[in-house]
Amino acid sequence: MSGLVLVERDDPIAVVLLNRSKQLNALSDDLMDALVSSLQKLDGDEAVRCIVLGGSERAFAAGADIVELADVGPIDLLYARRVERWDAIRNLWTPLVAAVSGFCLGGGCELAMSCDLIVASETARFGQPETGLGIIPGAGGTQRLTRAVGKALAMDVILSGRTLSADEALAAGLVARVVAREAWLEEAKRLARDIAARGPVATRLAKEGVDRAYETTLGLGLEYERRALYLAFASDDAREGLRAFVEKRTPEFKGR
Ligand code: CO8
Repeated sequence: MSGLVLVERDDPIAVVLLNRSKQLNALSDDLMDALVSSLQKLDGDEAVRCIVLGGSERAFAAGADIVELADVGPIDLLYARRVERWDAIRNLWTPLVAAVSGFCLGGGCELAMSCDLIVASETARFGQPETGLGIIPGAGGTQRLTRAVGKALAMDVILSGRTLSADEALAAGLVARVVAREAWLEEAKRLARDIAARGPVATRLAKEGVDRAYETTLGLGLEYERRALYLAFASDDAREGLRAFVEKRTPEFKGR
């Protein structure tokens, strides 16, 4: 690895930490490349059932690297397919928990929102300050923030540059849990272990189902859910999970 991301395996979970702390984990091209390739590698490994993505205590990430952006032109961005690279995160199949402490701004907030759920330290600050730089949130901010918190608050955050505290983000539906300052990573790992202990096939199907809710009509979403349910029933894990309950024992899921 380049050192820009740190990967720690503790099967069945893995922890990936952004490691450019002097620049508050500003998402340079090299950092994004290292991140995407680390995540894709873990995603291809069946032994990894949940991934935690974090930064440092001071910053999850303070956005795209402004020094790099200052010299880049639109055609450079287009040819390099810089924003398209982010789709790789959305396409991961392994559940991804963002562990957010401190600044979570611009592309950093968009990265956290690309994860399946966010655990936030009480120190977290969420914001989309791009219009103050003369650009706009371009890696999903206008879409994902609006879907998460609704139009009124999304407009406020994106147009005025206001940041949201962890508690505001919790109340608005942007984050799943708020935890004490010192527990930001441990609590995210604990949650990841809870996720990883459940049926792996079912977990992935359920994650896809929730994602569908944002992309389709209710009718098509319900149809998807029904088919996914039947598929879950076809798994060995479903037999194991249901029998284990009846036999009053802990299930041993194999991910099959
Ligand atoms: N890019 C590059 N360097 C950064 C960034 C950044 N986004 N954020 C902080 N840094 C650097 C600072 O320049 C400083 O470096 P140095 O020590 O060499 O001067 C170091 O990190 C520490 O930062 P500060 O001294 O500024 O720390 P403060 O505690 O005073 O302030 C803030 C912290 C408030 C977070 C402040 O650093 C800040 O405002 N940062 C910029 C936040 C921002 O505007 N983010 C949005 C960036 S644009 C974006 O994300 C667009 C995404 C679109 C998709 C991209 C597709 C390619």
